[in-house]
Amino acid sequence: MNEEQKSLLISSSSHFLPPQGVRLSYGTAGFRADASLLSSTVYRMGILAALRSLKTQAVIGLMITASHNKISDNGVKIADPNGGMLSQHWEPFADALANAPSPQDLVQLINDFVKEGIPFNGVRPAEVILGRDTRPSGDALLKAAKEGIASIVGAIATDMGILTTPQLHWMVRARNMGMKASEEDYFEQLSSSFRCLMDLIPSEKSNRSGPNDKLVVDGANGVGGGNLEVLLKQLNGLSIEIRNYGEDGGVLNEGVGADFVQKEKVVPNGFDSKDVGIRCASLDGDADRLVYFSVTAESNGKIELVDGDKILSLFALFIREQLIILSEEEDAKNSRQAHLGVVQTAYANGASTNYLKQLGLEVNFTPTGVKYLHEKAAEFDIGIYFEANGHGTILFSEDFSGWLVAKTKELSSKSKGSELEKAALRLLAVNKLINQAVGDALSGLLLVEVILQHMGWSIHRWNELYHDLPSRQLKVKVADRTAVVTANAETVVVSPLGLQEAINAETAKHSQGRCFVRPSGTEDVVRVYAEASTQEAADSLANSVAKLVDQFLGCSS
Ligand code: 16G
Ligand code: MG
Repeated sequence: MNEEQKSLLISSSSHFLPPQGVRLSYGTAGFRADASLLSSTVYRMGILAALRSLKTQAVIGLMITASHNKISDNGVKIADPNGGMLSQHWEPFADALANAPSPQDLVQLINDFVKEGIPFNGVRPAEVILGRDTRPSGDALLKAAKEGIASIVGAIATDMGILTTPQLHWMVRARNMGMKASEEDYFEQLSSSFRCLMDLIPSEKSNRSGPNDKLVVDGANGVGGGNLEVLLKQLNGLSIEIRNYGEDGGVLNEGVGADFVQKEKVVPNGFDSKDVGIRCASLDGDADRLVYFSVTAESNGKIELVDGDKILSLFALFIREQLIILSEEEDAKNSRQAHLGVVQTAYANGASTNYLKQLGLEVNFTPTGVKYLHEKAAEFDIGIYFEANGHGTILFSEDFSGWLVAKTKELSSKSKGSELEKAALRLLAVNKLINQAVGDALSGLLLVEVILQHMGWSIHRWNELYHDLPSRQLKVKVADRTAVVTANAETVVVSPLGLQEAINAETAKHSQGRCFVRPSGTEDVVRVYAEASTQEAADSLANSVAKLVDQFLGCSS
């Protein structure tokens, strides 16, 4: 690092001193905290993004969002060149950068880090594209990020404005693949692949139109509602009503959104008994999560939740159906046995895992957090991953995508209009529709809608695929959540000693009991998940285990 660079960093960073007495860490999905604490962190992540761009000689993304957190929070996360999460190798550097106490310490840290091979005079300058969600604090934080980027000599920052998190990830991936990467291009890719899938629906199965066929979407008062509306203008054949845009006085994520609906299992604001039976969906604040639900006839706002596990099951069924058609190709020489895998976390309802296994699918488990699921899903020709909370997508390997393109070309001359060709075209369209960088509520929603039409299914028929086991989630405030260390995709506690045995003893008391605890990656709590054959049993198991956690770790003051 030359003197010009050092002095630029010293002078620029002196405007962004870290908050006193707060230690921030790059958690499951970047930094998140009260927005008033974040300007120095976001500034420093601007620096990190520029350095990462120099290191990879590719475009990097920086997104300002705190997803489903309350409106006064904000956060920042980095998208790597492939559109995925920042490489885990860089997380310790992100932590150290965020917490360096003075400009001098910051420069020292960067100087030591860049010695490990960051090409300051590389072929191309650093380039970072930025996006933010609709939070009021976003604008000032975006400026801080730009200052951070500008403190690396020659770095270019491109502000893409207010976006969903998945849009930014998509753009980073597209830019680095040399593809068109504007917001219009994103909408065009989604709408054209959606139309293609609609055109391939077998006519006898289509349940299109009819008054009960409208979808009502809860936009969480975030960025997703408006964007979905833009998308809808480019689509025909979809009747969607959007509520909770955020423009009618509603507060971001307050009593609305996918996180609220999935955890509380009640209707979001703006929905009531008038909506009984209608197919409804909920996005989270930055539109990377999606759940469906329908309002039940009971008067207390109860819903039937159709969560990420059921979305995964629907996608798996559809993909599997197309693969079966392809594998039945007469000319067996040209057929290719695609390796399809699904990835879940311990939060997946046990009934969903059983269902997927009964379909003959390979089910894998990883710890919570998109970065783990995504990495695992990328090992397959087609890897489908979902968290129960509604974050997930379908990944197609490069090799399999290439094979699909060649196959569709071959079939279009050899057997145009055949079921075989249609199956290949459907898979290709899914590959284009579903975000390959990260889970995306908008592309996920379009895929759910077209698959339901393809199957001729109502939300109720879909929900009947299997019956969720009753479950309960609780959180326990503890003095130090890092005292809980887990293994086997968070299903076993290895520390503190004795806690797992105590959990096992409680779990054994309940029929179909399953229970695990894990430290949250986004909040200062330990989470408890319990499942059992009745709701009372799941509640009782969760409560007993929460008490155990409290006993083993001690309550915080
Ligand atoms: C973040 C993660 C999500 C995970 C959740 C768990 C991403 C993009 N998001 O929202 O995948 O389910 O954290 O939160 O990775 P917890 O650790 O507080 O339970
Ligand atoms: Mg989110």
